[in-house]
Amino acid sequence: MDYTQQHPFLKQPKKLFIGGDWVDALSGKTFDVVNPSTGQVIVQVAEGAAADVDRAVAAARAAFEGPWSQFKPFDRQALLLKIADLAEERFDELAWLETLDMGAPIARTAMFKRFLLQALRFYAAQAVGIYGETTKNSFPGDMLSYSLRDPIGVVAGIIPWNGPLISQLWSIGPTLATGCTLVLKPAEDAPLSALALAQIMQDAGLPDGVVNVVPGYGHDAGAALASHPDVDKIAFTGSTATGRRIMEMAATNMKRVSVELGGKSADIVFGDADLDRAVAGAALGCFNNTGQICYAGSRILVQRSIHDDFVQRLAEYAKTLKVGHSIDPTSQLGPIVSARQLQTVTSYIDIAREGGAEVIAGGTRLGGDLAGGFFVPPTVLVGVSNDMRVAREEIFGPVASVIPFDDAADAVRIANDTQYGLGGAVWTRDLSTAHRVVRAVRTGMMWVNCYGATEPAVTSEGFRMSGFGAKGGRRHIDEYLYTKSVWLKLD
Ligand code: TXE
Repeated sequence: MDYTQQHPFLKQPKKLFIGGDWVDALSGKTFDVVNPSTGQVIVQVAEGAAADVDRAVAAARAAFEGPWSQFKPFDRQALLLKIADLAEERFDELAWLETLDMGAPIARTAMFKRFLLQALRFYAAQAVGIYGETTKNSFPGDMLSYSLRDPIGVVAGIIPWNGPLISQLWSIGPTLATGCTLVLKPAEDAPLSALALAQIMQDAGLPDGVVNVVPGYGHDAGAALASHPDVDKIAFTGSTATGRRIMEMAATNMKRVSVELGGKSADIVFGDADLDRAVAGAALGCFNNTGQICYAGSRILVQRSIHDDFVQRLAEYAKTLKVGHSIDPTSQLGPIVSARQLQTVTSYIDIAREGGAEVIAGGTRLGGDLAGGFFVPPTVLVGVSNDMRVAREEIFGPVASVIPFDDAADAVRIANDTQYGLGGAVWTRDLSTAHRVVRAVRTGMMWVNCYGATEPAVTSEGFRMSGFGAKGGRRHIDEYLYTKSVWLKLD
């Protein structure tokens, strides 16, 4: 079934969005976007590079200093609300495109509607809630002091492919709320929903240059943005290795940086947990989005007393999850995003086997009518110790490493024995155990008797090699503002 070519959006040439115009790359080059369910090219997209980044940054700077600076807080709020209304009307197109290029099942992308609209409306509320402070100071004489909170300027948003529809909002929302401007670089594997949202924003009245979208490769367009002398801040989501490079490049002009990076989160299941809920919750906490979530609970720590029963049930549950073409409404898990990521994931499964782990569910690429795509079924590894590579490195695929523990102290020790600190959960009926473990695990998000709940109004922040910078909630806005103190001599 060639459903891809039927969509009107895909029949238009896919260009860069710079200064309110849809333009070709200066080089004239394009790159292929591939449907990971079939391995076939969906469409070509203009390939932005350093020269295009220069144009986009210039457009963002001109907008920041020009008409956009005249937008009052309630004007920015009205714009965000208008974008939300249009995105609500046209949401099906956004979900469809994300499903095509990223490979998330349509049943999953359809669920993003609530989050997307909440995010736009949450940031709309923040636009009219930016306050400075006044304090009584102790300076001799009669002096008034207060602070102003001003937008930082031109922001570079560099986002990954594992959920661009949502991750672009983490920079678009605060940019528009605060009065900054943005150059967004979607990942080369999944740029379509960003281009479609740019069109929606333009139709909603986005002034030219306030948000620019430059798809392109990381080493080229991405690096040009990260090192650009006229960019004031970078909001990056992606791998820890690239995050480190971004920080080095950002240092050239002391850009502000927020980085959300990889993870190896521990999902801790105690012997007294409601096992039906814990099995399903831990499975989806790891396998959702085919394991391509930064806070996935990819280390499942299970108390020794229930270990054998739990892993048997986990393997059975994993086998019930329907893996299929992303456009099939009954699919629960889609493909891995690209041939390159497929190779990474399967090689980690081989490494686990060679290290002595046992594969009790999944483990090999799927064939049959899925042979053309990049499909790996949910895979459960047992006999894993926390020092094995599969327990230490982010796999970013549907692979759960089950590790036994003795008691709460042991669980906390294993959970914290990682370079990362992004997500994590605890399953227990004992409230004290839950609170103690939540407090002791050094990570940015913890769930109790559930996994993966998030909302734009709630702040979280990575830890250690998972990065830093508040995301969501009111503190997110601070990342896009700087504080100026003002002193007035009154006498
Ligand atoms: O990530 P990259 P990749 C992890 C996950 C995955 C691994 C590799 O473990 O297996 O990273 O994925 C842009 N300068 N995560 O290679 O390279 C790139 O174009 C500036 C976790 O796709 O980090 C894309 O837009 N930008 C993660 C973005 O960075 C550069 C999500 C992410 O790509 C660049 C994705 C450079 N030199 C992967 N090189 C999460 N935390 O959710 C690349 N980019």
